[in-house]
Amino acid sequence: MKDYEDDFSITYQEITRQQSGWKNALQALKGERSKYLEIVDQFKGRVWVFTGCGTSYYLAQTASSIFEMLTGLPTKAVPSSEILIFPGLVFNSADKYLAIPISRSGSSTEVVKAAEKVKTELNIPTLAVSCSSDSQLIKSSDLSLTFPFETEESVVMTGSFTTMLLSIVYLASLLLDDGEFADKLDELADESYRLMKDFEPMVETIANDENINHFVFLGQGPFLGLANEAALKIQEMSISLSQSYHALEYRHGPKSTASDNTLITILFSESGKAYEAHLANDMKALGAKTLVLQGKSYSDLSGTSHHLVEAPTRFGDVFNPFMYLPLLQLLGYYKARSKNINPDSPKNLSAVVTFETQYDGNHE
Ligand code: F1P
Repeated sequence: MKDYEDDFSITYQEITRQQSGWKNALQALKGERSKYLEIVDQFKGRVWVFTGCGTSYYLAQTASSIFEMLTGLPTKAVPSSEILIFPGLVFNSADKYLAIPISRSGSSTEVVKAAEKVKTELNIPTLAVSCSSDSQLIKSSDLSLTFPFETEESVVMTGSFTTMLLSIVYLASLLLDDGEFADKLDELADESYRLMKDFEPMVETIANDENINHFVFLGQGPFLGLANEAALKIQEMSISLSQSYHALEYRHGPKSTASDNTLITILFSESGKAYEAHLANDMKALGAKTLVLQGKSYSDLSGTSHHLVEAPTRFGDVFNPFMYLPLLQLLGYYKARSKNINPDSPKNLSAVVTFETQYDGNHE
């Protein structure tokens, strides 16, 4: 059995250290509890618009679902490019908004320009979330949600996704006043790390299956953003074909491309487990390989899924994204290794995407 600890890939180290980073971030956020309580109190009568680019957009999708599930406040998630190009489709004149631009670097062109636009042209307050507390985005925003974070060297975002998500879940928890919820928040890091270590060998075995070269990720509610992110991780790290959909949408056409080279991963929700168990059964009948991630007691899937990850039941739809994602990141990492691709420097990608917004027609 390979001794994982000796893996020098920065991406591997950033994936496997993320849970300890959550503990530091949570402690710092608790230290500023009154500041953040004031923010949620001040803006709880507004529509919270989460926005970002790439991984940070999929984080915005997951965060808006979880924030609305926890607080009951209206939210939406949009790519920052939509705010730049079709702001009227994001903001109407009737509602009052708070914009939450999310960015690991705080420098991606679209999110920085979108934050400026909503603040200066649309007069909408901005609460920026970033791992870079001295970034342009943080400096140009009205408010910020920042925390200590060990800078990620890898081009691909891993721990930054989960730690920024954790900070937004913490913000929502301030409107709950629920001791049991606060306990789960404290237990999350150790439980997620344990699950990651327990199922890492299985994930590596799946990744080493040379027959699998097509990846499909399926999820509903907060798990759609996670499915989108898992598909991006497989693309970015292993340069493999991957897609993501609302779970039950997969039957309505996309399943036509499934084959015995396909791994269909279903991110089970507590809310949709009956539908998702049925879907897992149908997908196996297609001849595809299936990987299910679920809460322990959700459904008896023995024989229904080729591979099964079972997270502690008590965490549910709000916390299971933190249980599932590190393993999905490792799937991308090990697929890259199995294809002798260096996951630390993905093809055609840079850690920060910036570009000139004024196009003068001159081609290099
Ligand atoms: C967003 C992002 C990443 C992607 C790559 C380029 O960055 O698109 O999602 O993996 O690193 O940048 P950020 O705005 O969150 O810094």
